[in-house]
Amino acid sequence: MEIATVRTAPIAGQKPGTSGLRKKTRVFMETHFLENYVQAIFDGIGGVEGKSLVIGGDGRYFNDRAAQVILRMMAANGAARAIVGQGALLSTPAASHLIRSRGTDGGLILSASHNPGGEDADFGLKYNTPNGGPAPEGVTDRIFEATKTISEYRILVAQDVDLSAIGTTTLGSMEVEIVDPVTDYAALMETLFDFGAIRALFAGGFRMRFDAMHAVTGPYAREILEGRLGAAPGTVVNAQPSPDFGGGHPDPNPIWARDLVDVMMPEGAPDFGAASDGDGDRNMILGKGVYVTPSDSLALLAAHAHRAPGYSGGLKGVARSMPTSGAVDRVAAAMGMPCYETPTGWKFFGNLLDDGKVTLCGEESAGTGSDHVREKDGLWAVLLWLNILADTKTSVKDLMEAHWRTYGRNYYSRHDYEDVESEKANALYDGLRAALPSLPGRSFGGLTVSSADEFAYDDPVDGSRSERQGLRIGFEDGGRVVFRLSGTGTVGATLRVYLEALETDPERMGRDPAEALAAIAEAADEMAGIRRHTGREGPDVIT
Ligand code: G16
Repeated sequence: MEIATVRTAPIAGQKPGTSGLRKKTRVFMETHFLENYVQAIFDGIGGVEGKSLVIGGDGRYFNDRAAQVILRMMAANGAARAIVGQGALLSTPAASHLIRSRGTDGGLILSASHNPGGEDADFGLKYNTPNGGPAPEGVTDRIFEATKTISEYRILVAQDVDLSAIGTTTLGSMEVEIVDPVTDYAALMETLFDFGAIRALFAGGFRMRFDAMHAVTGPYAREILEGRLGAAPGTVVNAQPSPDFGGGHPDPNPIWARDLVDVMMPEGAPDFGAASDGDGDRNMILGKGVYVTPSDSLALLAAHAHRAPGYSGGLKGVARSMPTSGAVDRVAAAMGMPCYETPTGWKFFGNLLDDGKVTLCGEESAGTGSDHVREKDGLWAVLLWLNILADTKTSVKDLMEAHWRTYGRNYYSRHDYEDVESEKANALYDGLRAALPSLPGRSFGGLTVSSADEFAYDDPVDGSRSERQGLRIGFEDGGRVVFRLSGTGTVGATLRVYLEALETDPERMGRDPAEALAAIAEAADEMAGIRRHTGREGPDVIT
């Protein structure tokens, strides 16, 4: 088969963000855009000759076409083997597991995660390293450098590979193994959780609703929850992945998964509700009449993980991203285990997990995971919750209330200002950064600032330093506000404002979070001039 060497030139804007390269789908479809980036990945990792890679994505628009291009480019670049999810589908955690279990040289995941899909929406591509995790900054820097000097790419002139049937075929001299996307992942889950106990829970009449949001987790949730655990048929809704996620926004939070919240709040609601995102790595947890914030979920899971067989020996330590609330820190302190604070981005957990420093990690952005893979894992979090509910025979609401009484409650909320003009967002952010040294001792909205800094992270394993990772301001009463600009958006800038207030008085733990955080929200606006800079009266999304 003929290998074409195609002349090309660098394309601006191919810098990977928080999690790979995310752009408008139409941008990815422009001439040479995808091919340049794929070749830059190959060049950035020292070539793929003789190597094997896992390939799969969340099924969004262009997933199938992009997978075929990647396979032809792998073959032309001398790769030995591609392991591809049937139909080019793989959830992000399932891809991470395959990379690890099959010992490949990494993988390419086609996804823009929770961003909407479709020709006019978003697409993304990221490289995961042989440990199964997102490439760390050292690697993405090399990939970005390669995008700036590229002059040609190699691609096989060939027909599409039929990815619809499981089995092994060839493309040029490369082997292509097409695997069932669910089987290996489901088997891994069976090793971690007490499926018998969860089955008994469902057999006893426990009712659940899982919203797959028309995204990749549908087939996984159907097989595991309804198939292997005996949840009632229809427990998993919106289970069929579609290229535009049913026209929705596959982000499992109270705004975009409103339907699920509406089902879970009234009398007579199911006992447990959950949702996951486009590529299956995020999760949302609800009980009858209660929404559990991702930060609280991480803390609860850390406190109870030992109830699941995979974690019965206890946890080595925990980690959370900096903007995530300190709820898990309080559990770690009480249980005498280390707790690490990392920048936003799952890639920062990789070294801690590989080095055996932590077992569990999580982020405020609805991501929770453990050392079973090197990605956050939506369904895994749901199964750990189910295992805990089966073991404690307690409701979600009672579990959370007991948790707060034991450890205190970290009221928490994130305010997002989306699609802000970049100059305005930068003016706000840079202005606040410049003011940081002058903030301690000053009062805003009646709250006095006790600390103010820009977060930087020194990786305790490889010594690498990551600077400029968010502005954090602490108040004398234990509250905190963090400002960050998102690294996953595709248009303009998204300003994220993370609000947190600690409550240790049991009498005041049942408040409305918006009320408990009102003073901090006011202080945040006053110190950063959010309304003044953005011209917005309030956030677009509150989670
Ligand atoms: C990605 C990263 C997460 C991060 C999130 C939000 O999640 O993997 O670590 O917390 O983006 O990042 P940002 O605040 O920069 O938008 P996902 O689910 O999109 O892959």
